[in-house]
Amino acid sequence: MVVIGVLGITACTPPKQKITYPPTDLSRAALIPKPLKVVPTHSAFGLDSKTMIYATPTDKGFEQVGQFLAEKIRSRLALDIPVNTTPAADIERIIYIHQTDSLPDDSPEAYQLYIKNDSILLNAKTAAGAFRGIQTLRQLIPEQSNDTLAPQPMWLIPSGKINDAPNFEYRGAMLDVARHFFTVEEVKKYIDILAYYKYNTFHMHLTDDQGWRLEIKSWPKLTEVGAQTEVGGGPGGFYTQEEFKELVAYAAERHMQIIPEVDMPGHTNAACFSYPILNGTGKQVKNYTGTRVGFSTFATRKDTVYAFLDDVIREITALSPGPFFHIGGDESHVTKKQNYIYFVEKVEEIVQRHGKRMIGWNEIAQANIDSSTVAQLWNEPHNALKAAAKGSKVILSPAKKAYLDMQYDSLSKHGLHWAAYIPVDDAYNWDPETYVEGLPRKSILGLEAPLWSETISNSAELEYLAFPRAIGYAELGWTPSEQRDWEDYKGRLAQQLAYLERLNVNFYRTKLVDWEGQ
Ligand code: TNX
Repeated sequence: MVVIGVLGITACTPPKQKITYPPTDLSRAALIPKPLKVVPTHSAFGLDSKTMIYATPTDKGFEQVGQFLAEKIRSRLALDIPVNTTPAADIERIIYIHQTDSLPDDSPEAYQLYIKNDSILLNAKTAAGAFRGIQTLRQLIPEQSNDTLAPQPMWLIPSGKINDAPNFEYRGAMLDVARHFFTVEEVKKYIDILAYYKYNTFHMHLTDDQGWRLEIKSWPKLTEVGAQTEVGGGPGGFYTQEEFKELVAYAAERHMQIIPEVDMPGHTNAACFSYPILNGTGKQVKNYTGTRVGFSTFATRKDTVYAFLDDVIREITALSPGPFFHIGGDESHVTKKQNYIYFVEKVEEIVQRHGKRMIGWNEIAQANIDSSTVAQLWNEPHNALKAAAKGSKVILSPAKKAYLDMQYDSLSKHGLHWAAYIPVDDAYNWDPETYVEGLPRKSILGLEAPLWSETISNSAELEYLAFPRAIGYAELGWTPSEQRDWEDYKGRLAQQLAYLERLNVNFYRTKLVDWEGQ
């Protein structure tokens, strides 16, 4: 039994009081995304050295989720919590991560948390659901241990019940590693933060005019030649297949899929520079380090191009276990319309032959795409509607609302503004379900926030554009619109400060949020 002593409210009041409510009130916890249902019971679970984790041992995935939680507790609180070991004599409290098929929500990512004085029960159908629940738990652990009567440090987790499930099954973020290259470590850091906010998809824009970033063993010049450039003339770079697998595994540990994108038939200058036979413009190919778009194309009527793509898609799909392969398909301004359509249909066949579902930017809806193919809306609502009419699902990434590379305002240090300036409140205050008039809810697979990298080349710059907006998109993807409210959200966002600082995230300190007064 945890005996709560002083409730953590500091005796000598700092200039601005930080905690204005008891840390035992679960309904006031700064959870993002906001869970579906929270019922507080106004007591607390005391996380301390006498706690153990027990995860359904018959499901390896559940045990791994338990290990993940233990590792995060170890690195953050310096507490060593055993997982699935025979309880030591002094164990007093348990976190039970439990597989069960009986949950009120159908989603595989649904979970329930019952937090009591001496136990936390996390129910989930799948390890993915358990993982999402673990993120909620991590967000409930206070920054500081509380002042209790216990002899050892104790972190009080407010008690109560949480019932939660995502609104959309697809909640993604995209990183363009082609315009500027990002190292494996930089990508991992981004993935780790996204996982904390319950993203389940990381889309990698692996190729573009300025660089080809993934080793393809059957076409080695793609990286020997095509990876050595980036915007502004920097050194570029690429992932070996081993490194890419490492990223896939790192994401999988966080129950996130990686979606690889090879952008084509436009945006292919780096590939055509590596192998001029692929080029369909009839002009000599030079390498490209600028930021213009729409000047390159594959030769869509050449068999060699499809033989090449069969190799590329075979090698990449062998590295990525997820169900999707993204073919880009945007801004192919120098590809004739009938050739573009012919190309998309041929490539869809190749993707399907390799056992994957195709995704493409909204332009692909001009072709006769299969209903299993997914269209990603970025600029043309009419093409999203066209795709939906063909039975396809749509991912919403409207540039005016969801592009992480848009500047916050005219003073933003990085970013572009061709679609809009997107301040943090505008990024949050829209509804993906009604954004495209006439698009049925059942056609919406989910939401994705793309981060194009013309103006950024390292983690600090990436984080400046991504955060805090990506945290808001996490809530737009998870929490139904009736439960979203900017005023309430911005208070919870302010309380992400400690986490963001602990991870050394170079987020943009928008004045719309009272970071210090939280
Ligand atoms: C449009 S969005 C593009 C990208 C650019 C981006 C910059 C899309 C499918 N194509 O090639 O990087 O704008 O915001």
